[in-house]
Amino acid sequence: MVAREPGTTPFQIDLRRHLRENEEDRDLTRVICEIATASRYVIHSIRTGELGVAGTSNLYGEEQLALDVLSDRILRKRLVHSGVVSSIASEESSEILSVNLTGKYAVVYDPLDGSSLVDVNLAVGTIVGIYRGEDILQRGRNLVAALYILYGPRCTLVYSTGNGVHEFAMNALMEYTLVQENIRMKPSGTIYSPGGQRNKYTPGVEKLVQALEAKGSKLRYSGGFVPDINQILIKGQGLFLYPHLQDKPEGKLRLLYELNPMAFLIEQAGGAASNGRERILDIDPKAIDHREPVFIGSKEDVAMAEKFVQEFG
Ligand code: AFP
Repeated sequence: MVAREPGTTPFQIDLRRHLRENEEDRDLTRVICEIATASRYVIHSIRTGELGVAGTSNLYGEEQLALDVLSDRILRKRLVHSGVVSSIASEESSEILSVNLTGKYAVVYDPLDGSSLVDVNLAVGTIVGIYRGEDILQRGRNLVAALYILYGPRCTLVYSTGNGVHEFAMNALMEYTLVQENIRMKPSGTIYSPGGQRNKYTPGVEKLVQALEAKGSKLRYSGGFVPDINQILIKGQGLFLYPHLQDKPEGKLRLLYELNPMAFLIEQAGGAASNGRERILDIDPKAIDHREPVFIGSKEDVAMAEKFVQEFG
């Protein structure tokens, strides 16, 4: 850790300097900074771009919006430009892209999660996971870094390389400067974020929600994974769940692009992430479209979720 001059204020610390102070690998720093650069183009597109349909669909049969495709293209271009990326897997593509066999890092990302919320002016985000080597189907516990960018009233970037979780905000020059570092989560929360249709909840999940309400937790749900997780992380407490449903035992969210990066960040902040039976980061990805139920946030709230799911299904 490089010592800071006395009196340095957070806003004087930009993303690249923070990574350098933490003596992060130069190539990893390059990947993270390229993603930060990509976000400048993405946010410009969100604020000014075409919101229409791209006329194509992704691996999940979901209609791709112009912004989905554009954001995917922007990220891919910057990652290829970095020169240190071996392979890329994007939620918007059904193929793993082999970029550079000598590249040090494999990158998985959801370029614009929640994109269907842009036309109603709700917050959306980019989610990224970074592995050493070229293998994309690695367990989340092998991540060397994870980050997300939240395009909301402010544009913020949250990252961890395994040395704590740190938040940055984009300034008028579109640079990311430090807001807070080493974010920590409380063991129990007072908010919960329940995805999926309530009438399709299993008995265990229904009992979990009743127990959360009974302890005074308030419902906070936007329909965007990134803002919903960001709220729990930055407030330092709460539980997000997109559970197994009666008609969808695997839930909805994707292990590679959504769950593993967020589980890495939340665990780095002292929280937990489970599919109701095992730690998200320990799950072996079966394919790039692997989905899992998720209970993620304050440790005691996740433990309560696991108790109800294992006892009542
Ligand atoms: P889209 O990317 O298709 O808008 O879906 C967003 C998302 O994958 C994730 O961001 C949300 O947590 C979840 O779906 C919301 O799903 P429901 O609309 O079923 O609540």
